[in-house]
Amino acid sequence: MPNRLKVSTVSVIGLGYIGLPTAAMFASRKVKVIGVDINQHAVDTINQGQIHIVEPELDVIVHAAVTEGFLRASTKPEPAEAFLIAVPTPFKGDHVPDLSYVRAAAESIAPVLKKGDMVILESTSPVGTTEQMLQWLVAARPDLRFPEEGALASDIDINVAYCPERVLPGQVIRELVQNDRIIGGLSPACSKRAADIYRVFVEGELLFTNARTAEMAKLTENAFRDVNIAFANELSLISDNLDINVWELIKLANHHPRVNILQPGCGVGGHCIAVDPWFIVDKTPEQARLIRTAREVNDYKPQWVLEKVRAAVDALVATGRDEASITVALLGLSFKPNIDDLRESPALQIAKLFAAETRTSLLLVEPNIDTLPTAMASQTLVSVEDAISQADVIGLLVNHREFSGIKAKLKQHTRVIDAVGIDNA
Ligand code: SAJ
Repeated sequence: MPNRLKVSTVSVIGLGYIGLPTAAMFASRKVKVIGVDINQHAVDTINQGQIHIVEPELDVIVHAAVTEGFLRASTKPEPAEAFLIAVPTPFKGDHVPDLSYVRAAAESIAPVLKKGDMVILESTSPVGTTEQMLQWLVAARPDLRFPEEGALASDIDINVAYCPERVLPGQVIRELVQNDRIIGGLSPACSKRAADIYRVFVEGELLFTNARTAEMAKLTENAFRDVNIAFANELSLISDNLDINVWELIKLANHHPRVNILQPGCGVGGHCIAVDPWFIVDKTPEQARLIRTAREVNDYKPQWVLEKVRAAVDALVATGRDEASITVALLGLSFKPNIDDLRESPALQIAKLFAAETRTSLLLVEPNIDTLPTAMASQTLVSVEDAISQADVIGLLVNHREFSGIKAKLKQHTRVIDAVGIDNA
């Protein structure tokens, strides 16, 4: 080993929002990293020292790592001491988890595994996935000894663990280093080896447990947030019915020393919080009643906001205005404030549904993008100032910091559907 690091070659399978920053962190600590992805464009981009995703600071780190020869990308797995799998775990129809990417990743690395290697699953996964992955590896490499009940650590050829990522998009680099990390080995020896590997760049605490608990811990964190947002969203529906300002209500309740309610919004988006709780519901449908209901409450919220926009337009039509003469502005399209990520965005969902049904002139505002996605290309993207000066009806869908300057104007406007609480901007 050329340095004091306890691993010299790492392979990261899946070079997306988690895999690429993780690969870059190892490479920045002078570990040789082979990044593997089936996307040829991603591989080519990285090998040119550039990145194909948006994440602050990542471009500089990847550029340095590639230039100095510590990071290289490939479409085919190559031998390494440790393999970290960070591939998507979406769900199929009816919220059933789709483990096909994990299976494909495990089976693709199996031929290059050798005695002494480690395989770590990082993808957010239903409980039992690491054990399932082990079975796929065992089937592909019957010549190697994998962790099993009662086996001596010295008899095991390949260590296996589950170590979830917990980073917040937009702060990935800092959180990868500073967050505490859960290490769920299939045996204590597996956990110890995984810890040696993460210590290369993790400064947070390493927390040891078994693989099943580690899998459930990741799901629990996101389900906790989903349930708490659902509570806030439900309060917004109740308050609307009772003619109470929900933002004032939450602010007051949060003065209690043991109450900390989150903020209602136009729905819960992104690739994690709206997905992961279903992995719990799928495994334990009888028990996970609150978690399922929270998902349903949050999934209903965009529909509710859309109905409010429709009702405001209908109220104007009832005064004799032709629908085609009415202008509606929707402010914010990304899945949460101050980012440019439109994927799985409830605000974008509202805009799409409204655009498909309305005869009004629709103005869309999203300060973090220059052009609308292809599916919305026929719609009009304008500045927030233009939107406010022209709109008869305004839907405030995302609390971007750019909107704080128009608070006063919004408050004067008579037809505003405020899904996020303008005073929070
Ligand atoms: N939201 C609300 N009200 C709130 C907070 C959030 O409506 O009070 C909405 C947001 O607008 C957004 C959605 O919830 O649509 C999710 O946003 P988020 O900021 O809560 O979370 P993500 O999806 O960006 O990242 C989460 C984080 N998990 C937790 O905070 C428990 C992150 O640490 C995880 O690593 C990430 O999921 C992941 O990859 O699993």
